Amino acid sequence: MSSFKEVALKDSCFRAGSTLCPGCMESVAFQNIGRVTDNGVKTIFTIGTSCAEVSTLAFPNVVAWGRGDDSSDDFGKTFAILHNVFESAPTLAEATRDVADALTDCGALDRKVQIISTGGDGGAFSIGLRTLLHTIHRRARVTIVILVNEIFANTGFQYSPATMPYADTSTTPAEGAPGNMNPPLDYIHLAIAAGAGMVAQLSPAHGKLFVKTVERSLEVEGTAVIFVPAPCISGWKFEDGQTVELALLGARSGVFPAFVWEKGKGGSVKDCERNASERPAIEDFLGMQRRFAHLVARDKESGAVKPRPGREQDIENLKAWVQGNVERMYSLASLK
Ligand SMILES: Cc1ncc(C[n+]2csc(CCOP(=O)(O)OP(=O)(O)O)c2C)c(N)n1
Ligand code: SF4
Repeated sequence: MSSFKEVALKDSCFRAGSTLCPGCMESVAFQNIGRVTDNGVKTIFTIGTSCAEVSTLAFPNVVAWGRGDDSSDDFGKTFAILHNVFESAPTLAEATRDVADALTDCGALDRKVQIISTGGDGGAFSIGLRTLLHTIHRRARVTIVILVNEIFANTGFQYSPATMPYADTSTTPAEGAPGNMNPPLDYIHLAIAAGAGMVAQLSPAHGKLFVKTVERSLEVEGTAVIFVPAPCISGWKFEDGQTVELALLGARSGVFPAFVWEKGKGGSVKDCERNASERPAIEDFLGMQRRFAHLVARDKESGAVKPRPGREQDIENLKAWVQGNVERMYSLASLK
């Protein structure tokens, strides 16, 4: 494995023309994945339609994510991107793996190939859940990265099966209604139960661990799945420059704890205490985002984030959900 410094100095693969919002966590994830895969091994990405896909493929800057422009014949340096419909990136990755393996078996390919599928949580957990679970179940030797911004962002910020309780989205409005009332799908447990070789929940806010985990995912047996909590500046409505702070607060307060698990070895929850009193207050996480402005407000004098009058019980419900979430992650960590 490379040192963090070595990886940090590699090519992030971003080129002029990306139209991702400034501060988008999807772009930070892509940059880190770009660097990790700059390891001399041919990389093939299958990218399902999502913000990261449409914004790196906008006319006239047709490719705003790529590598190897000075040495296009260098097989290990360049990478290929197979763009596809938003629900099928894992299946296409699996098919690509099969073709690469078949070419290797018949002697037509004598170099290693690493295959990574990326997409959003909307595509992965709604229309694409079947393809995701079957690829994992067939133990395809690919890495699947799901960018979890908890919404269908590029089509208008609709609810997704990963949206957290009470969030205001365009299809679960908070005006005259409570916001989203569906608890999120337990996608981490689903991935483990489907037979994944590795499952992680981690954002680039945990820099070294994120890089190490993506590197490791390229080596494990079976399918590796990395769920990347991805604060979305336009959908979560937070201030410019707070992406990493918000991702860390979300992880540490128990909303999406950092988690790394491997089949046969078990896993661990990282940087998130089991005991609620030792974690940052959930109010602080909510108070940074206008998607929760119906629930909390910042007291002008003390600066503390407090429930809005009449929303105290909703905050208690949310705290109970967060504690359940943390307990669930600790139990999943003990599975082998
Ligand atoms: C079969 C099909 N239905 C609908 C669409 C339109 N569509 C494109 S991307 C997208 C939502 C993507 O949401 P998500 O996967 O969460 O990615 P994000 O935009 O949040 O990055 C939808 C509905 C499509 N491309 N294909
Ligand atoms: S809408 Fe959200 S996920 Fe999409 S590019 Fe902007 S910040 Fe990123």
